Amino acid sequence: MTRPLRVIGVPMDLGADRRGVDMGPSAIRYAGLHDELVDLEYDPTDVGDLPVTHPEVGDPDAVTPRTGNAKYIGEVENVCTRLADEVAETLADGAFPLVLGGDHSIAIGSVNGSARDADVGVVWFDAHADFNTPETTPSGNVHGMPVAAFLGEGEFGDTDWAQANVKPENVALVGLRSIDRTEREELRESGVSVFTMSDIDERGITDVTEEALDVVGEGTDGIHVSLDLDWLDPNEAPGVGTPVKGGVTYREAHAALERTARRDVRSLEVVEVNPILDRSNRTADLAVELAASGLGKRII
Ligand code: EXY
Ligand code: MN
Ligand code: MN
Ligand code: MN
Repeated sequence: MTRPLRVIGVPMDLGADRRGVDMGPSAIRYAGLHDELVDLEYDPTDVGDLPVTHPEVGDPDAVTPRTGNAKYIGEVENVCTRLADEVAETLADGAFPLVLGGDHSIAIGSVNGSARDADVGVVWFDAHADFNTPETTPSGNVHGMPVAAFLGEGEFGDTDWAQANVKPENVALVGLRSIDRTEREELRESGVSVFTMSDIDERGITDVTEEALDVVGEGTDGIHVSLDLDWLDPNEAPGVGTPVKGGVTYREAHAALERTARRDVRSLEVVEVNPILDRSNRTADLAVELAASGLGKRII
């Protein structure tokens, strides 16, 4: 029996400092996503890309270049609000939402959609904590803020589009190795579980992943998986905007996603693929492979 799945592209790059990540959804499709999904016995429907304004097109003020310390937050809000509706509708129709980014700011929409009618846990595979707020950000880039946003930290607590029905106790960040100073202080007080690369060095990827999955699965109706390709070592995944040395290996990444697939995964997003910075679409290929592992692909 095939399982219905919807592919939702979000060519967003306004949350990041570098252009090119808006081509991520196309690069991932080009890397053979559809055939891989069919092979996994999904029945995929590609709904195409949500519209995202380009900074070069039209009136620059229309995309609100900067509000306070969060660049393009107006357009991020528009896109995330639409994405949340799309993800919630997909789930309500009994299909699995697979979201293709785009920069990581889009997770504010995916998580809000996934958590609209359920108690959801979030596992976040990333080099970065993405826990800045407009008050703490060193860059103004919203892709460094989505976890803080859906937990309603700082100024995000005054909005209804960003905060989601997710408890910090049901959020786990895995593989971190780049955290800003103020971000670290906020994170320590947040109740979010953090597993760094040092934890992976000491305990191994399967042990760490299992504990993270316990945290996000405990008492929830399902898990949203957010996979930032910069989680991997830049030697494996060169096509990302904010690479950080010392990431997980190819096999560690697959092992983690394979473990994840054994749990109650409700929605999945793959983000931050930047084909302009890539070599022969290698990072997009990896995005497809890891999505497949996260959706249940096994060696035999
Ligand atoms: N912490 C830095 C900032 O907030 O600007 C870098 C964030 C990069 C976020 C990437 C996508 O995960
Ligand atoms: Mn990220
Ligand atoms: Mn990252
Ligand atoms: Mn909300």
